[in-house]
Order: sequence, then structure tokens, then C-alpha cells
Amino acid sequence: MSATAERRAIGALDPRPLRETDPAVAASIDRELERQRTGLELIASENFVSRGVLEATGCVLTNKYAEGYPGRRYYGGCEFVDEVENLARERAHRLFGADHSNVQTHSGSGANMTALQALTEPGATLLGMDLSHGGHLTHGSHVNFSGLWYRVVPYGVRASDRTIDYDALRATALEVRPSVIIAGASAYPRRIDFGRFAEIAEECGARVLVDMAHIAGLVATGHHPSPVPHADVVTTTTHKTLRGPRGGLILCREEHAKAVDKAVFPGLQGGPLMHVIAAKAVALGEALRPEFGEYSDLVVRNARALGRRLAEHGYDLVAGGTDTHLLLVDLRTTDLTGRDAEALLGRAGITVNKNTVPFETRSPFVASGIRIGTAAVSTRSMGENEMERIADLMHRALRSEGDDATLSAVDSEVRALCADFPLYPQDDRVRGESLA
Ligand code: DSN
Repeated sequence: MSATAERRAIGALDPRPLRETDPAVAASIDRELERQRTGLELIASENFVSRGVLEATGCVLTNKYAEGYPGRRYYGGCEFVDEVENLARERAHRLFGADHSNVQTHSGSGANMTALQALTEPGATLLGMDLSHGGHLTHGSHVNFSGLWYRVVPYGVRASDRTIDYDALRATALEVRPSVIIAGASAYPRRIDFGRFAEIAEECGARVLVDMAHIAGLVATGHHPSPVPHADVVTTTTHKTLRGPRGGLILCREEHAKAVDKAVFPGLQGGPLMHVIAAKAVALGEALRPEFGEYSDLVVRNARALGRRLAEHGYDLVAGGTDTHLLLVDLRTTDLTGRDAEALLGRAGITVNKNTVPFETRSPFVASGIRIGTAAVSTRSMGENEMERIADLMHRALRSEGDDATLSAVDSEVRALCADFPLYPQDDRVRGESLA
């Protein structure tokens, strides 16, 4: 090598693919891809993204600092990332119809922290759905910033039908006069009446924050009523039913636009992740297409079919079933805990998460339920017949008493089913290959 070539090489990027430059990381990515391809993904908050979303997430925009907003950045060279962020914002407007959107927030938790910072002051009173009734950590759990920085009064579901008790919520709201009422959930299967939340908030002088992370894709396609007309601020993640990259998104009324933007940057974040914002733009573009409506429809039909069949097997569905992508199974009618069930299903190639159930008596590490979702299996184009088959496979695994032969037979059937609905077929780019 000449002296000039050697000098050029110093500091140069290694052009080889990841599997050559870092086989350890590449091998873990390969193993994860294989796990996703060969198993049934029923975690309600997960999904599989398109090749376009993967490409954008792994693109050179990761190199760019762009603190500020399009046209008002604190760094030079932002003309192209401005284009990307404007595309994401315009598509969010077209999809959800809010006055204003902020696409920079890194996650759903960050979006909720931002929204609360924009809407109220630390120490204020919030009403949030109890975690074990289906709420989220950031809606007021005592181990989370929301419970630590605010005075939180929980609301929940009725014991009789395990659906949200709007009358009790109203009575509590009128008594404690919260600054903000948080609507939305992580483990609630039924339709949420955002209009009712808005009426109650108006009566007691509160703001409404809706966290629609789980149902955002269904809202985008009209398969769940939109919270946008009823809420001061709506937060969401982009990676659940919306089928985008891992990230957050905030929508709000014009009157809160400045406060929300300031709360994101410089309030809580520094540089936005422009590669993730590009991937959000791609996903939002996909969600605007008619095919995405067909997809949402399948997600909801599949959840109903899976629930029906599980109920036929005798499982107790919280709230009696689902209107969304999500089912919560209360296992207290069986001799299994949520932890047992998650482990048994895992050994059979079926991934779910243990979940607390309303009026839970066990710790969240054990829990009495499992949460199931159909967003990911619907992305594989599985339909209602497959959901019935999946419910049958789950039932076999759950009553196997840990018998190796039974679980391995179920696992073989799971693999065969997955092979009929291939995920990322022959697509090496999803393995983390260089996109140079
Ligand atoms: N952790 C997510 C879920 O599983 O629902 C919510 O943030």
C-alpha cells in the first residue's frame, strides 16, 4: 500500500458488511430474525415493519444533528432532514387530522412526559387509569415519573363487567378536580369513549390527554373512534398497530402547539433521531394507503376470532372479549399464573406477555393474566382460520403441565404454520447488512 493510500485509510469507515466486521452482533441479529420468522408473535404492543421502514431506520440520517424544528435549526446542513420531518408532519396531519403534530419524541413514555409538561405543572392532580386495570406506567404509577412528580388519583373498571366505570370516574373527577385526565390504556380490550372523557373533563375544568399508543393504527383507519376531536393532546407510539419504527408522536390543538414543541425541545430532548423520523414518515405514508385499512380490519377480525375460540376452550376474557387488536385473559379460573402461561407458551414458540388483571392480587412479576394481540400475526396475513388454530395450539400448550413432548409437538406445528406465512422471505437487508 502506498503512503498516500495508508494515510487515506486512517479514520476511514470499514466498508465490509456487519457479518464480517462484527460477527457476534450479526449472529445475534440473525438469531432474532429466525425467532421472529419461526414463532407466533402475539405480544399486543409489537408488530413487523416493512422493508421501507427498516431501510429508513438504518439510513445515513443517523449521522445528522438537527436540534430545533424545520426552518429553525441550531445546526447547518439541515435542508434534507427538514424535508423528511415536514413529510412526517404532513402525513401525520393527513392521517389523524390534528391541528399540530410533533414527530420528534423518541418514545411513548417521553411523549406522555412531554404532554404533561405542556399541560400542567409538577405537583398537579392527575386522573389516570390504574395500571392493573389496564393503564400504563406513565399514567400515574408510583414507580414512574408520573406518580413521583404529580398527585395521581386512579380510576378503573367496574367489577361486574370489567369495562371502564365512567360514572365512578366522573364522581372522582368532580371530587378531586384534576388538572389533567389521562385516557388510554395498555391492556384494555374494549373501545374507549373519548367523548365521555371530554364531557367529564369539561365539567370539572380539566384538560384531556389521550394516550392512543395501542390503537393508533386502528384510529388511523377508522376502526376505533378518534380521540383527536376530544383531546387537548394525543400521544402515541409509532410501532404498535401503526406498524412503524419504535418511536413516539404527539398531536395537539393549536393552543398547545408551542408548549408541546418547547416541551420536546429544548424541554426534554436534544437532537431528534432523524433516521427514525424518516422511518415514521414512511410508516405514516403506508398507513395512508387503502391497504392499511384492510390490514386494520384483519387485525380486529382476528382478535375477535382468537377470543371467540379461547372462550370456547373455557378461558375468561376480561371485559368479555375485544373491540380492538388486544385480548386480556384472566387465568384465575385455571391453576396457572400469568408467569406460568407465558413460560409454557414460550416453550411452544408462542410469545405473549404475562399481565396483571383488574383487581389483581399477585405481583406484576407473577400476574394472573396474559395479554395477547393480533397486529403482528395479521402482518403475516394470517386470518381467522389461523386464529382458531392458534387458540387450539395455545390451549394445548397451556394444559400440557410442562410436558416436553406436548410442547415440542405444539412448537413443530407453530413452525409449520409460520412457514406457510413467511416473514421477510429472502430479504438479506433485514439481517443488518450494510445499506451503503
Ligand atoms: N410497553 C408497552 C406495552 O407493551 O404496552 C407500552 O408502553
